Amino acid sequence: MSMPILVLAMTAFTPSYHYALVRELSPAFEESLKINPPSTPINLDLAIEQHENYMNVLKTVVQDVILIDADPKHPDCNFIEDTAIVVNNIAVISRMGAPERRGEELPIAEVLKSLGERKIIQLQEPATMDGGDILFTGKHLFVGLSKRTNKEALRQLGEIFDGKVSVVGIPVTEGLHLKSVISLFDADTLVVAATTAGHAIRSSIESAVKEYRFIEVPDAVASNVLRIGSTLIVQEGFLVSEAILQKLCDAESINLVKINMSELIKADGALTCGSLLFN
Ligand code: CIR
Repeated sequence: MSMPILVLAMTAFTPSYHYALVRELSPAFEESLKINPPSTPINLDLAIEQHENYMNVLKTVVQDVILIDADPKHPDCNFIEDTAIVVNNIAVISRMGAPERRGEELPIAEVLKSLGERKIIQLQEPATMDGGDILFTGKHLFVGLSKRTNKEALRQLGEIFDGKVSVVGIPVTEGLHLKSVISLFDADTLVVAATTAGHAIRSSIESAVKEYRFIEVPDAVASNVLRIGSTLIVQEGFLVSEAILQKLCDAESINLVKINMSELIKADGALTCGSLLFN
């Protein structure tokens, strides 16, 4: 009699997604929150064009791109990443760090409820969290402790993912979010800005866990990349960073796609912030 063979399949995390939720640009986008006033004002027509281009690129790499109407009362509503995180079939709805943005999450929670079986958990006051502070690598959920995301959010996330994912707090002392200076290339590789803020975050991660490879790029804006399947979407216009990312992609047969987001950057937008990606 033959013995049954037990095959234990370890499925490595691959950053590929079935769904992308995106949200139209608000007609009030020029009133969006900004850390610093931009040197030239936002060109709204160009911002709409760039945002549409971003959504069109997403359609080439994600099966279901779901467009949610803009909210004229919320100038920042296109930055949908901040409203929720979806990790391993659990959706956590943000209580956003900027009071002006609270309410953006409501229609997103409704759409998440309508899309299949998934646990939906609302973070509770006094927690505040923006999705831009959450970096999920498959093994770790890094939580940036920033002006927008607080220790109570870290505590609640620790409870929600207890026994499922390792939740690690990372201080963010400069800039808007954790992912303003670091993002995912693959389950073992993070792209990080070669800036004071980037180096501080890199050493916090390295002192907590040892297993990541870091690829440094000189431009903070360019450190926020969007990896989806075998495509890496990067910001156009940061030549040295782009060359580093191109080399990385070439070594791994990843297709690099550049997009120009100049007008979204003026509102502190990055590439990850324009979509909520999940399976
Ligand atoms: C804000 O200050 O909330 C927006 N103007 C920018 C949010 C960008 N979000 C992100 O990178 N996750």
